[in-house]
Amino acid sequence: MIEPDVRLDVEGWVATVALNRPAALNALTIPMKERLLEVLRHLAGDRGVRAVVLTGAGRAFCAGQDLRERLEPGAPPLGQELRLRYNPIVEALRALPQPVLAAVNGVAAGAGASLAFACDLRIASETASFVLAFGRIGLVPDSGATWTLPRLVGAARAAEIALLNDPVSAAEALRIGLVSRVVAPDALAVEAAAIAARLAEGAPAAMTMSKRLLGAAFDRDLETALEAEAEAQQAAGSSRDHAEGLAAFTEKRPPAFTGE
Ligand code: T3D
Repeated sequence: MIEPDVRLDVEGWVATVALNRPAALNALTIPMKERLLEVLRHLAGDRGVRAVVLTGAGRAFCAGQDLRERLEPGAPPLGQELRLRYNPIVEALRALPQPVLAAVNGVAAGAGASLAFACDLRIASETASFVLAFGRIGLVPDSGATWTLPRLVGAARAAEIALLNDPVSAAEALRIGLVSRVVAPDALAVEAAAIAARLAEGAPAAMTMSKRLLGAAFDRDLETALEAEAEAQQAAGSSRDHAEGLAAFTEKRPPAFTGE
């Protein structure tokens, strides 16, 4: 059986999407990007999935664009490739209603780093690293990195990472807030599954609204953010899940949220 270059495994409420070309450090080809976009669009409509983990097979998370494919005759112009495939992938990732956790198992380079930056949460293996790499081959950071990275680590650090192109180790990524946890390599999958399971236990609609509010935080003034919270809270407060949360509190039991 041929292994798909993007694997989708669903267990309970958690979907794991694994980039799966380990021999090329999961570098992204056109078919792989098309499959990734298809998987993300599928997950967006799957109400049985409440949390998503994005990871890589083998020793890397993702080495970005497959540079061998780029050297092939007839490779599409870069701007076109971004508009046609990379940008829709990043938009689909950001638009997912479920929280998305990047479990960064190894090097995340170029657009591979951008994919990790686009997720809601990031945890890393001690062996992981982030390298923008674009500048090393005379390109600019893309796939949203110029937008996500300053929001994650601030303008000064983002400029260093993007313009010097030095690898950021997992320990440094933790120190500067690029990831929220670093664990031993053989503990990463278990840690990711545990975090994803906790995310999946949350009330789905409140989870979606929370991630949208956080995602919009740097583009709003306080007044707009307060009003957006009020609107979201009105909706969350009218849900059955809120009633269930209150009932569970008074009955001293864990809530069983249904997404209603
Ligand atoms: O469409 C467009 O082009 C526009 C969009 C651009 C988005 C981008 O992502 S541009 C940036 C592309 N990525 C890179 O420039 C990173 C290139 N790779 C590296 O710098 C290094 O491989 C790493 C730092 C990621 C890892 O280094 P290391 O020493 O751990 O591994 P390695 O030996 O370099 O690589 C192992 C294998 O993976 C090797 O294959 P081989 O020789 O054993 O057959 C290597 O060629 C392959 N590989 C790694 N990265 C890529 C790749 N093959 C194709 N494309 C890659 N990006």
